[in-house]
Amino acid sequence: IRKVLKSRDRIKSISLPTDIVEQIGKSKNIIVITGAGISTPLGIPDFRSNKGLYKFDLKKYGFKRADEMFNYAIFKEDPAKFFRAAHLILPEDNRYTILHAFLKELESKGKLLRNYSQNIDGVEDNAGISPEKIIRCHGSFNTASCQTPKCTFSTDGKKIFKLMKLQEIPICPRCAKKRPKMLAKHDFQTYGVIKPDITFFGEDLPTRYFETVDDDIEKCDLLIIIGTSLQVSPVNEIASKMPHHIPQILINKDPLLHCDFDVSLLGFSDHAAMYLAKKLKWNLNHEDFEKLRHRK
Ligand code: CNA
Repeated sequence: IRKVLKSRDRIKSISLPTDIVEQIGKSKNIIVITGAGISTPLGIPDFRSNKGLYKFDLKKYGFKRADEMFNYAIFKEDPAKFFRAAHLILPEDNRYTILHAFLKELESKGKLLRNYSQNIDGVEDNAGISPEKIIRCHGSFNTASCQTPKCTFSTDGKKIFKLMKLQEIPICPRCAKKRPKMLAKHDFQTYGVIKPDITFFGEDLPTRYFETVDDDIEKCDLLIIIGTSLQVSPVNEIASKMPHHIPQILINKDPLLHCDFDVSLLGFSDHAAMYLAKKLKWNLNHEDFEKLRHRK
């Protein structure tokens, strides 16, 4: 972990790692914004870092550029493309990182106001973080719904993982019979297609985000941003909407030059979680925590 001090003029009180520890120790309403970087240790690629999905060549799946994979207009034209590539980002069952365990510990200590997660992998659940503490800003693979207008069929997202791993399109049992006719007659490609409830570019964010964000900003006494490039709005606006006296800490592999934080801890999120937990004298519920806790 490399510490970068980039103290904003307005905050002088938080500038050293010991201050971060003290700040976490005394805060009671912490908002944590998380991104794809916290799940890369589980083998799920992020988008924009050097090994991210945006560096993959997705032409063999039918995409000219990798970001087209999550474009809703392209999905509606030909959902098969997405389902050919979806296996690349599917989470595996029950695993979570040391950082996820750290978030759970923040909750257990009564400090976590909310985790605004941009992640769609649902890994927070594996660490036991309570659903009311998480805003899944871009939805998740946890559930999946039929795309036929007025069809209300929805299912546990894990039930379609097997088909997605086989690169097949999951079809709604209620709409299956009519689908061939609709495809032939109306060129309606998403008729009966079950889509994971993840938010594509061009889709609205889940309403719960808008229901909680303003109140949470008002209550927040510390903002921690972890494993995200903060490129996607409106989540990246949370930091700029925060009142100036609220400290902001970044934990990320790469520096974010378009934003200003009180302290940036540059490095891997799991290393930062280990460092902070040790300094706070917290035990984390993760199999690797015990193994690594005595290392420097
Ligand atoms: P991003 O734009 O790819 O940024 C990820 C950031 O994480 C980069 O700045 C990296 O430097 C940093 N990073 C990577 N690995 C680590 C690590 N081990 N420790 C610390 N930092 C690390 O991803 P964002 O989350 O900012 O972008 C938002 C998109 C990504 C959302 O719409 C998500 O749905 C989407 N996404 C989610 C997942 C997932 O759920 N796991 C995977 C890929 C993409």
